[in-house]
Amino acid sequence: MTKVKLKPKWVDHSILTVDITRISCKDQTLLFVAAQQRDKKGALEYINSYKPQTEGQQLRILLHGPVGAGKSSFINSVQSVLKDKMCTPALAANTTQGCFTKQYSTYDIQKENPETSYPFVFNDTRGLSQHKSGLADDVKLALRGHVKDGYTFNPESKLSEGNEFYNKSPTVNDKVHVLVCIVPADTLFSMSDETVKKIRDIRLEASRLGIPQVAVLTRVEEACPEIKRDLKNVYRSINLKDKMEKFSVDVGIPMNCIFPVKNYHEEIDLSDDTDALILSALRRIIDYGEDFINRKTV
Ligand SMILES: Nc1nc2c(ncn2[C@@H]2O[C@H](COP(=O)(O)OP(=O)(O)OP(=O)(O)O)[C@@H](O)[C@H]2O)c(=O)[nH]1
Ligand SMILES: [Mg+2]
Repeated sequence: MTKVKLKPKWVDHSILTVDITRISCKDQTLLFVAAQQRDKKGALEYINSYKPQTEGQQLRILLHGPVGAGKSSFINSVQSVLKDKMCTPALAANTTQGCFTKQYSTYDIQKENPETSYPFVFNDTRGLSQHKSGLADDVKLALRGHVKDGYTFNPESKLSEGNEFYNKSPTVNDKVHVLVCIVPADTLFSMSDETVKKIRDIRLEASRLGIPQVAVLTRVEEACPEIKRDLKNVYRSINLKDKMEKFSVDVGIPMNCIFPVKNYHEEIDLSDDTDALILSALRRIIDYGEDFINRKTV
């Protein structure tokens, strides 16, 4: 009898031991789906009950990455999954051409009770373009909490201390606790050297500050036909794994800190497969941020 252990990456604490010689392909898929649903439930419970150890602490998650990578769509996707309905608080582009987000904006997510929000917020930034240098410097300033909400990025020059949007004395809550690099899987190999260098520079600055860094790989279904056919193939795709490994080497983010997702971008209804990937990424982002806060306060 051939026994295998099925441990999809998104099944966290559950290893399913099954006799694969006795079950059909259809049943294997059903098993996989059951494990995935259980994990989605676990991740949702974890995120819904998450409370920073420090009273009054808010976890600030800063998103950066190339133009059109899906930064705003990721914020919308997280909000959609947590609210269990399609949401678009962060305006996303309807094409991948040109840069859409121009302001530094903070997004919090309300819980069922409109009086309460999740104890984490997302900061959306303008996409890093190939030629302009100001943006990467602004993201570095944002890491230290120096950029106020509503600042309009100027790609030609960085935010100066005299500007009304420069926060001279950032509080612990203004500072960033997790840096998330959003990159598109389908055009990963064609990203310019300048953009890769900017991503690496921002990551190095975060490292100097001790801020944890993760990457979210979007548009995975556009990167591989097998994934487009079935999103469950995301962890079986050699093609995607190759892309993740190259990106990991290029920017220095370890493989276990790179999370593939498909954002909600044109769908009308939510899907368990899409939710599972988004929740898995969010859960890890929260974990890394919480570890950082606790390390800082001991
Ligand atoms: N197929 C697919 N399209 C996506 C995905 N995520 C985002 N998009 C699309 O990609 C385009 C850009 O998405 P945005 O979320 O606006 O990207 P952004 O990084 O915020 O872009 P800027 O603000 O211009 O830097 C939009 O047309 C989205 O609908 C994804 O996972 N899959
Ligand atoms: Mg945007």
